Amino acid sequence: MHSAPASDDVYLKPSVQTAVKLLIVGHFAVGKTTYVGTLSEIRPLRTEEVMTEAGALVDDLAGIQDKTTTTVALDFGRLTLNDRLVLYLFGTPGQQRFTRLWQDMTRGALGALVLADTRRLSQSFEVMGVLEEHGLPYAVAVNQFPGAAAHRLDEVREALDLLPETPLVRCDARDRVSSTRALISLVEYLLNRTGHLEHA
Ligand SMILES: Nc1nc2c(ncn2[C@@H]2O[C@H](COP(=O)(O)OP(=O)(O)OP(=O)(O)O)[C@@H](O)[C@H]2O)c(=O)[nH]1
Ligand SMILES: [Mg+2]
Repeated sequence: MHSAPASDDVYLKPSVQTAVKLLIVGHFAVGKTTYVGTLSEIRPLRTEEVMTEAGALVDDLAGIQDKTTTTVALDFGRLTLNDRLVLYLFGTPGQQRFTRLWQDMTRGALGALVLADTRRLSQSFEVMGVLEEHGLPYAVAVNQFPGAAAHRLDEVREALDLLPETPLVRCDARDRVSSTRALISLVEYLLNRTGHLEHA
């Protein structure tokens, strides 16, 4: 694992042989931009815009009153997982009106990490539906917010109607260790499914 702070090490190691595109997806305000920022070893590219009063009618900010901006195109970050494997992380916008837009981002992606919030689990269905439509394998990470009930993972699995093999983990999008662990569960899942990254 690469432990350098963000914005150091701009250049890829010469030993890197495999580059993988992964999506970080989830409904509005679930923590996607935070997550990409936590893990990226380069300064992440962000496309945040201030939310307007008009948006208050459509954007449900219950429980996240501090949030003032939203992603309007994408987040982009990079994580060198080991000497040979680099992950390019593409965070999607969460507002529903951008759903069509981010479907294009599935092109060339090997898989996705779905961030979920137990206070609004039902909002994850649309996102998972889009991934399934595009045949993109995914893992789910519950981004644990303070004040959100800590449901057992088997209950979350049932509520989200996940397949038994779909990885389901808990993370805090602000915390590097748990966020890395979540990404590794996705990468291991992709490895086991395809064997594509066998030698990475
Ligand atoms: N307590 C807590 N707050 C978090 C966590 N992750 C994100 N936040 C906060 O939740 C809010 C939403 O985070 P963002 O990273 O902007 O969410 P997003 O999914 O990118 O949002 P959109 O792009 O608008 O869909 C911000 O105020 C974050 O500081 C977390 O793990 N725990
Ligand atoms: Mg965002």
